[in-house]
Amino acid sequence: NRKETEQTDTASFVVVANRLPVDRVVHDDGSVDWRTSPGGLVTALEPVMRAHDGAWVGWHGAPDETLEPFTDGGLHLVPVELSATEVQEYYEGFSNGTLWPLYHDVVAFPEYHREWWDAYVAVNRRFAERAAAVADQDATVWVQDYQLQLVPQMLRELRPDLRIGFFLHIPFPPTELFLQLPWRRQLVAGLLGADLIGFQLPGGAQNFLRLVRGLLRIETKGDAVRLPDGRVARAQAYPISIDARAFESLAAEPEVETRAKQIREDLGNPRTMFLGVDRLDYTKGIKQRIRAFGELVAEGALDPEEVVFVQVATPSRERVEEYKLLRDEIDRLVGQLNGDLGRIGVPAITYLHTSYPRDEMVALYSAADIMVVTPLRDGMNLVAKEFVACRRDGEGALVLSEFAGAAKELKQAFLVNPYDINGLKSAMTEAASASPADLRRRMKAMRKQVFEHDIDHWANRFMKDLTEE
Ligand code: GDG
Repeated sequence: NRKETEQTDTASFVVVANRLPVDRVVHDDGSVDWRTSPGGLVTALEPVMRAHDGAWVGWHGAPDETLEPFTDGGLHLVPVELSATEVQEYYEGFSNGTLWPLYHDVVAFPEYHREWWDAYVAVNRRFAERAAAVADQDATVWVQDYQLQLVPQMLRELRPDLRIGFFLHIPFPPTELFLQLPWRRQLVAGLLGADLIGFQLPGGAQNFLRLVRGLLRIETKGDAVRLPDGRVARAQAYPISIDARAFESLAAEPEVETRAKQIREDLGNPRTMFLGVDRLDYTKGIKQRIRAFGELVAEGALDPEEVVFVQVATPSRERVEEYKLLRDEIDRLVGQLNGDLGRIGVPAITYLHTSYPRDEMVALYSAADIMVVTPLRDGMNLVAKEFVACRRDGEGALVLSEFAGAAKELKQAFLVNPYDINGLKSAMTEAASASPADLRRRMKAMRKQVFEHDIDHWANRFMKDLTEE
């Protein structure tokens, strides 16, 4: 149902996200290819995109470069250009230096700069204009995440015929924190341009509705906002998930099983392997968990001959100051710990600051005994769900922060407050000494939850609520 018009292709379903779902690969001979980027959002939306012959509007990842729309692997991609300054001010600045820490309980200090805001407005307008240009009459447009919160309103002004959805992947903060934002009214009004505003948790939707009432003095009833022009916008929770079956079948592949065994052998066949997997981000509680593990080993509660901790920290936002500082701190912490507790050939912590292909991640999930997910605040946390999906053997324990959205669903995990180092230590030892029967019972219940609420369930629920009204 895509129509060729004189100037451009249009589509009846449009996804708008900061990044396109593909990464450019430049081969040795200089030829250029696009590879589908791994990640939950792409897998989630790809089936919806295909079913509707949709288009995806997003930045292609290179500053100061303009690209024409193109098709890759059957996906219709519409690149949005960003200048190097805009990458600094809109992306690294306002998105990741202001909104990201503010929305994650201010675990780092949010910076407020007027020029960052100006860039955010300008870039959001460009995304809205591009979406307006590719959407068919009465099309459905689904805008993604915190980088584009002004797009719903801007798009509605350009194209009142559209049905507009928005989904926020990160937490929506308590009003007391949100009110710090010098541009707080503009952001709430921006989101209200959507017909349906989705959050990970009901608490996020409630925080938002409270602001609508308190800040904009607009009445709400249940999850509905009645706007002055008579239009109704809704705010609701849609906890995101993963393609659980895809993770399970990858874990079942012989090469992945062999690789999992190999990993344990390379680690010296420990009795207990702890694992952490995160983007290197200060919200993820990496320092807290390493400190807890270090203390347990130093005190003799865990025997360094028998346990190992593997921490994968995928490089992320490396040009943002706070992330550089964090990297140095973790380097130092791991170095200290291994200096104090490691032996020749046997570091207490194996720390990998790199990113791996999906099958290596799955081999790690399969090899581990105890997955440690301890964010200080996290919208959902897919890693926790991926670990569970990979455990066909029904074994393995999950230590999970109460402050991850996933804790609301994975109630049989060993739940912890990551700020409480002693509590974290008890949860880790409890998980390490739990009976196999107890662990199996917990894993069974968590697997049921993840398989019954997978990514299709998420996308279908949102699309149904957005389009059937
Ligand atoms: C945001 C919200 C919310 C990580 N390293 C590698 C790799 N990964 C993959 C994981 C997982 C994804 O990246 C990370 O997702 P998370 O949910 O854990 O965290 P964020 O990146 O912060 O995501 C979060 C999510 O959006 C979705 O709404 O859950 O709360 O913060 O899929 O497996 N994948 C590969 N190599 C790596 O080295 N292939």
